[in-house]
Amino acid sequence: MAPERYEADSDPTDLSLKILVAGGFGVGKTTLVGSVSEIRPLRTEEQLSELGESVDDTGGVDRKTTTTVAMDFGRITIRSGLSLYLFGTPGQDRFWFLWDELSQGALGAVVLADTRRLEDSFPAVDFFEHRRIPFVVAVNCFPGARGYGAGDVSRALDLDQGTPVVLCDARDRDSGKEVLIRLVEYAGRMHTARLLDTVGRP
Ligand SMILES: Nc1nc2c(ncn2[C@@H]2O[C@H](COP(=O)(O)OP(=O)(O)OP(=O)(O)O)[C@@H](O)[C@H]2O)c(=O)[nH]1
Ligand SMILES: [Mg+2]
Repeated sequence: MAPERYEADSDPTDLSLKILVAGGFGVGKTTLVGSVSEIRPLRTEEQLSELGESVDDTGGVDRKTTTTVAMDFGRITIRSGLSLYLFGTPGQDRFWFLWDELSQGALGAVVLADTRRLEDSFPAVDFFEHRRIPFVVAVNCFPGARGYGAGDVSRALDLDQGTPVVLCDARDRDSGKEVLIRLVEYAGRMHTARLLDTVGRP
């Protein structure tokens, strides 16, 4: 499916693209959208209740008291004339039904990963691979996490060759912006290659 283009307020030639920020429970999706967004981010956080303890897997997630129950939304201008609309997914399994709706028209996705719980990233990787939505894996470097390199993560997640893996700190604006730039470059190349395959190369 072709990525959606949003009409910008000021200049009709401005380009706005939709990006998903996805990944398992508590990997830092809401944190990333909040740290890079230049508008006050929309959040849908609810308290993790005692009632939810039986279904919410909080193992390995430190001091986490809230969880996203619908989506995060933010916006960042990458450079003059190019803005990204960021949609953060909920991380818990019980909200997976929302992912299909959220991914409609996305140029690509960031799959955030935590090396302490790398296996939690498999469902997100599968989701985007099956839908052929270009994605980059961004390893959120929590303190105390084992120092995996990009190559280790790529092998552990059995990523297709060429899928970028970047290390980041989701709390840091510049770091988050770097991840988004890598994604836009990569997704742009992937969509262009597919378009050329469809219409035939000259
Ligand atoms: N130390 C450290 N803590 C982080 C980092 N990113 C997020 N956190 C913390 O980790 C917790 C999880 O962050 P969230 O941004 O809510 O995670 P999420 O992926 O949106 O979680 P769900 O929506 O519940 O799936 C919060 O307590 C953050 O303050 C990071 O890079 N380093
Ligand atoms: Mg969240």
